[in-house]
Amino acid sequence: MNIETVATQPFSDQKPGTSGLRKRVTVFQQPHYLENFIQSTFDSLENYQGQTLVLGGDGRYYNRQAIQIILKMAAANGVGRVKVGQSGILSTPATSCVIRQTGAIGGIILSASHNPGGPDGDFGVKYNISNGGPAPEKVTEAIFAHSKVIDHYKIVTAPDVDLDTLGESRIGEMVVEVINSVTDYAKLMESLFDFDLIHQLLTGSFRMCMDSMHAVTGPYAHAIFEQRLGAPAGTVQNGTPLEDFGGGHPDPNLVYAHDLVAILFGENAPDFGAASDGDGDRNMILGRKFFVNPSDSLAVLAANATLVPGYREGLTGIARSMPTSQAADRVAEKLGIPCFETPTGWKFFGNLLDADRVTICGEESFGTSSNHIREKDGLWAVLFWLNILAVKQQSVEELMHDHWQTYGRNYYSRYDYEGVESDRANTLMTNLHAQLPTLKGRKFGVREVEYSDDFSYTDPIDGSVSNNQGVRIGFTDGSRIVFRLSGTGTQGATLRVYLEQYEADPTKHHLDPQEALADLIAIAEQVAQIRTLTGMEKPTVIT
Ligand code: VG1
Ligand code: CO
Repeated sequence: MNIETVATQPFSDQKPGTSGLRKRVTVFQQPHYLENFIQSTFDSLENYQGQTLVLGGDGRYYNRQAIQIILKMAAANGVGRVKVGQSGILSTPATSCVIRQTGAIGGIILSASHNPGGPDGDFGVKYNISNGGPAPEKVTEAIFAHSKVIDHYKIVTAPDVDLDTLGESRIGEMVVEVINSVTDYAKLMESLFDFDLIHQLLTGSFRMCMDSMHAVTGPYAHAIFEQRLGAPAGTVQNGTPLEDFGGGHPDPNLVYAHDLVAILFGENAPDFGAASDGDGDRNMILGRKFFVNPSDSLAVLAANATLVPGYREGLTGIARSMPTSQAADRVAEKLGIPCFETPTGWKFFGNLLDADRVTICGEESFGTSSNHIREKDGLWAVLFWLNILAVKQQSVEELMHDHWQTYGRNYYSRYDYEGVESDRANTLMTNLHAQLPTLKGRKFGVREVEYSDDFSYTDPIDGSVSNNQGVRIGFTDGSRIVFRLSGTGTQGATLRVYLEQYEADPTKHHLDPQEALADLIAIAEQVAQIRTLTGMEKPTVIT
């Protein structure tokens, strides 16, 4: 085996964010850039020599080139075997599934998730540990530390591996095993859900539409919904992964999944619509002319979990990220189980899941999943919804209204201001921090501030502390405003403003959230001076 040791110099910007290292493709294409990060990742691991690693990505531009480089570096660094998804395709949840099922030491996922792709788009690299979940901060900090002092990396000189043919080949001593991207994941789904019942639903009068947004879930959705569950051909749209996602933004929200929204809010709309993101870990659920807020979706799945075979025994607990609405807390309370509040990012759920303190987790950003893997899981959420609807024989809207009737409604909205100049966004957050000590007791109309802080989290399992996870302003009536800067963007800053208000009265459950939250929105503007400081009249995305 011809191992080359290549001299290199550190890049100063290889600090992983909320979910891996994300940069423009052109940044990753600089000589040594990807190599430095991969070597830093290996350098931060112990005892990986001879072990198995899982590798794949969402099929975006630069996926294949990056896989070839990583395979040759893995061989040079002594990895024993790499399981790589056919044609380089593995969704984030499928990667987590394969890591767990094969007892791999970890995995590398090539994706910038919901960020656009193509030569001028974004690329990303994420390292997952042996439980199948995103590396915790301890690991990402170690990778970053190595990236700041790296002076060489190791790579094998070898021809490229055929990624399209299933089976094994070798680079030096290392085995490269090209695996079917879908099989293991589809089996896992079949073990959790009542496929016969969902089959009946999808072959009857119920109509669904699944939008894979030209991203990674296409092959999974075709195999599961159309081939296995009998949904008519054409149920899955935009089902072929494209390197540039067809020029779109593979983010399943009301703005970027507009094609699906138009269908579900149009004439003769189907009963159910769903979309997923670039790497397949997010989901958006729609009913006929009805949008399900992701925070509500988490609460509904938790409340109805025992209707689904994989969760028949009940849940040990629920976890949600801090900005996610407290709808799930009300379900947990009723079920008599704990509800944990973690910082934003799936990596914070890993310890709770490993310790079996929680069964289901979710984030307001269209992410839900359970202890079946250690990532959020888009198609899992879709199947969960279908299983519940098949049992209850209700429409999405009826189910949601029943839920609010029982638990009350947490009106919720998120405002994203994308592409804000970093200096302006930092000023806004600094100003907010400066006000934190003075807000308590202050009145805004009928509302009075009960607390204001910057969220800190102490992991209940390993005691690690994560500070500065978002500014919270809570009012005495239970409503909240949260401000955070995104940790996944690649250009300037993205400000996220999260608004929440609880309504117990069923006669007031039919409002448009924007109406119900109007005065909170005005308070957010008053406190943070968003328009002036961002220079933007309105958010780029409202959820
Ligand atoms: C966003 C979401 C967060 C999610 C993260 C990764 O992070 O808010 O909830 O876990 O994306 O999702 P941020 O820092 O931009 O707010 V994905 O689908 O990009 O892996
Ligand atoms: Co994603």
